[in-house]
Amino acid sequence: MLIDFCRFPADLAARYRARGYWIDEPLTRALDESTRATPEAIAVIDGDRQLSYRELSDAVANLADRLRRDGLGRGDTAVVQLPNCAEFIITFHALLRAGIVPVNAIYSHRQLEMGNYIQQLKPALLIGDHAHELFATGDFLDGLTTRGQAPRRVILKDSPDADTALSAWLAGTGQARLPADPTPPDEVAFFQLSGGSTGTPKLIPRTHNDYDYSIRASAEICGLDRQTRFLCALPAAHNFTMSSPGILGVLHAGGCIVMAPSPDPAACFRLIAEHRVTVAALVPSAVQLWQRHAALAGPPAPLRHLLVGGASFTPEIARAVPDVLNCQLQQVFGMAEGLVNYTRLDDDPETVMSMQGRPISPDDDIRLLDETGRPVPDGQPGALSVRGPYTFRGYFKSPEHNSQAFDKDGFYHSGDVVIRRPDGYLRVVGRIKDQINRGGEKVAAEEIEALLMRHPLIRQAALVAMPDAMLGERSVAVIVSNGSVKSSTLRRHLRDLGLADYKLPDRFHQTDSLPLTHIGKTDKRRLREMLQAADARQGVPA
Ligand code: OOB
Repeated sequence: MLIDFCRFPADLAARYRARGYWIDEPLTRALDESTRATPEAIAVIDGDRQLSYRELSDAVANLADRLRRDGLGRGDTAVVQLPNCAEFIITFHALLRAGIVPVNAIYSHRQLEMGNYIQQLKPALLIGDHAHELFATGDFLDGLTTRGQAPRRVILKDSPDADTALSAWLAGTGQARLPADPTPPDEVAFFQLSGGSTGTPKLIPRTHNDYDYSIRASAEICGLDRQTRFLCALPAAHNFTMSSPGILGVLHAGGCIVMAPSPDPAACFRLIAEHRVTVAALVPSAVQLWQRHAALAGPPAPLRHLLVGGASFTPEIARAVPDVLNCQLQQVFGMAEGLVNYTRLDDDPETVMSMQGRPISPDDDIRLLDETGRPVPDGQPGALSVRGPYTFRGYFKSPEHNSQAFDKDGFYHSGDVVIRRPDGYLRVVGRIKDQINRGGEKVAAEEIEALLMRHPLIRQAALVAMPDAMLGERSVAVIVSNGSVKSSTLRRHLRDLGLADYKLPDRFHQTDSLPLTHIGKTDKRRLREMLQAADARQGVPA
């Protein structure tokens, strides 16, 4: 009863073991080891609550036991949607301990995204938050029941009903604890979410072995230790926040995680001061908000170290980090599919400000290719493809898409255009995937275009990225319609379909026809140029 997924080939798996990357431990190893080493150290701070490693591990074992006595375990999957809170960490580890394979949805996801994960995984378990619009009324769950998709068990944080309340499930059974029963180390531990460039979001199987390696290596590269106090301000479910070095890296190092509901600077600066936070991780758009706030309020003391990644980060804004935020910058260029690059703590300042880092592992095998698939020399832009000890081998149940996304040697095409320096450092200079990177949140153009086309008046739709001073990019939906359609109508149309708010186009632009490439696809480069020209004519600032 194991989950079917694209495995690493045996020769590479043997190499990764021989080189000590894969150590055949469950992904709960980091928490288990730190609990043994320093049981009374504080592991998580969430509002007024502080959990020691012992308390955190007890809550994990309690929940895992309750789930297993409820008949859940190996072979089952779960869809989880929780905000940044201690329960996120407890639930994740409890599911791993019970051998249940979760996907952690982003908290801003709505019916469409959640419905999609449920459709793909057919989970036995759904864990959500009663305060989320999806679970505040019974409509979403009723809809699942009507469609025959209702998970066998639903548990909700802060549910008023004792049967479904997560707090009750965390209380323990009073019976002797069952031993841990995680899935085997080279099987799927959990699913990560792809930023996506296709119509439906894809799930990324991550094994215990591959993910645990990325965590151990990341914690070391980022210099985490027991004194680390990490601010978790980006969505906890994101790969950056979970593992680069993130929540799991901090647990591995025996440090402390301070939960923040969002990257809002005023609230974060308060938490940093109150809990003596030393390390934080942000996307570039949030760095700008922090810099503005710091210009008025002073730097976020005692923060020493800031990781920045997820979207393109200009050297100008990067250069202001040490002065304005009074901390050391470390750049991160990663992806939920695997590969993560970091600048190193002892790199020269120019490298840290202008490069997005070099790979974690000497066995991260990177090829940069031109349009014809031939390797480009160092210093020239090329499309990134990668194979390595923690880069996945295929999206869940997506053979057709996988045949495009991977080459015959198993290298994954990330869709990023990068320049490599002779010393292996990478700079991200562009993108060939059809995606908008809106302040680190990824929007697949194809998904939004297909949803827009479901409106009866829309004949054609194209979503393109336009530059934005704050977000880096914002999305513009260019539409060809039968008669004029108001932006508000289209926005409502997308919301009614259950789309997450961050995926709503920032702007709509109506036109008579879309420019086409010679093979008849929408020419998005031309479209962007046309939008820029139209904006310039109307005096709209870029
Ligand atoms: C991280 O993961 P995802 O899966 O949300 O997005 C991956 C994509 C990359 O392929 C690239 O297009 C973009 O996000 N990206 C960057 C970047 N870091 C990610 N583009 C430019 N500069 C950067 N520093 O975003 C992610 C996962 C782990 C760690 C950090 C980020």
